[in-house]
Amino acid sequence: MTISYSRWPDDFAARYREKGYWLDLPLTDILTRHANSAATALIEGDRKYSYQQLERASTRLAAALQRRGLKCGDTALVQLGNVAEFYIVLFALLKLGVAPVNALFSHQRQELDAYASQIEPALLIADRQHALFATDDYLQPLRQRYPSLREVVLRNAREDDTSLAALIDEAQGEFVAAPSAADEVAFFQLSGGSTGTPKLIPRTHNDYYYSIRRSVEVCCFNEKTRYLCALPAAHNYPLSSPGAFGVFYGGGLVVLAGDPSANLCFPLIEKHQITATALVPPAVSLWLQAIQEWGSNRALGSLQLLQVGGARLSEALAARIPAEIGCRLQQVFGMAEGLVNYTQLTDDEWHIFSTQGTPMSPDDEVWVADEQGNPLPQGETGRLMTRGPYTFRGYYRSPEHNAQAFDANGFYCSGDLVSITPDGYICVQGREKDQINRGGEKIAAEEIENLLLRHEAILHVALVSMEDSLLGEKSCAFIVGKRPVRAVEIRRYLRELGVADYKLPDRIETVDELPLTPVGKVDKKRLRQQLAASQTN
Ligand code: AMP
Ligand code: DBH
Repeated sequence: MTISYSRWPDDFAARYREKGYWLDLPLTDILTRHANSAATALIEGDRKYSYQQLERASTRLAAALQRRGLKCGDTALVQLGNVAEFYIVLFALLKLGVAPVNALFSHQRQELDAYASQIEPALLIADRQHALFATDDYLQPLRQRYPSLREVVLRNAREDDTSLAALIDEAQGEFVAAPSAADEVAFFQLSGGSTGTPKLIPRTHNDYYYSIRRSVEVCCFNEKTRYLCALPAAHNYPLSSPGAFGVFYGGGLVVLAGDPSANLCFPLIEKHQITATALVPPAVSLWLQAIQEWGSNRALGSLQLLQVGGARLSEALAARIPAEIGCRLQQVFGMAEGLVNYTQLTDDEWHIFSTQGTPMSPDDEVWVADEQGNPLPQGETGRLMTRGPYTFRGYYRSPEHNAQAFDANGFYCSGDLVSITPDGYICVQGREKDQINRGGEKIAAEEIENLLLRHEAILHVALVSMEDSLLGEKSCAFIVGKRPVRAVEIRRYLRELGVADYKLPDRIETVDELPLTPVGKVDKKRLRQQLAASQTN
């Protein structure tokens, strides 16, 4: 059984193989190539795993799941935070050929339901520590709603649960790893999205492994790399750019942090002599503030490289990083859909502070289109269009959306507005997609608008971004009500529907009507201008 997905055309696949991008190796190779190494691969709190231990733990779990009937072609819904089990589970599932969606720990019922209904999982792996799984209130109906769901495995399990820890410890019988074929779906990445339902991105072994190996090369990760993973481990950026997978590939060390706060991260950096980490811009601001308050960056002495990406980094903030943190900055402009751009470690200050880098693969095809989809002259700002050896060819089971998101030649339109310098560096100038980028956490406006429209008192609604000095953007809901509705009521309503906290509107404005464009669409540009004007008043 294989999972159907939009494949690359044969001539492209042949070229990517010929050039050595696609090696026809499974992602499990990232770990098995170090299977006998006693070097430390992973530290979480006081737990420590060598490569050998990580390899064996994931094999034991794979064997235990196989004995329970999980098999190649099945899918799994996984929700684990920044804990060692996240990687053990991911490698175990890859060894079995089971393709997971790794939901973020901040996700709630709405998000999990949306993923489950798309992949029809045979397996759920979650944590009793998450509010959703603290009781069986969500689990029980979930089992009923998804007859495909055969196994539920829980971290921090209770007596009657199938315990993740117990499965990882289960004595191993015969197990021969049988990952899915390298040009099949290895797992699903999450899209920040701009539509009503969160979209899933099928990633194959071949394309993802290439993006990891190429990232490792660009970022010079190796066995000496000591990487702090402080962003959500499931996110594409700390997983693959080069992220934890890149570190494992290179034989280095991953240290997990529960969040990117300075309070938590600075002591970990000092204790484990961290050399590299990845942040989003708001976390950088908080780190700089902490250094000022504590009057020293001494704890960060080992740090050589700070990657910043996920959202726009201002030049002013960028310039403070080498000066105040005392390490090199690398900007990362990437997307779970594929394309990743990096500034080079050897670039001059202007390129590192003021651009979002260059596409990492020589075979990334990137160009800038106008609104009609025609190429724009060099240097002009327009839509980013891309295809390449690790950029997907279609969202999972979304033919209608794919028809809009791709052009006839298979170029993906990311919804970002960019310009490209004469020497090939991309500068992100803005965004066309209907999305709010809340400090790297993406909110699809339509998803929240649709939920709000189900509220009995709401007639019309528009969710737009507003400027925020720390997060870059926050969200504001403009609401036309059938009766007066209070902000607390709206937030409580969304929370009860089971929406992740970061998607709740930061501000709510009730208005008599929404401004419309000449064609009759809600004029979000005007709403954003109104907000900006009210913020400066
Ligand atoms: P996602 O679809 O959730 O993977 O988010 C990818 C999107 O994040 C990109 O299309 C950009 O809009 C945004 N993004 C990522 N990195 C950067 C960056 N360095 N600067 C500006 N925007 C970024
Ligand atoms: O924002 C992103 O999705 C992102 C940012 C940097 C990403 O997916 C990546 C690097 O790989």
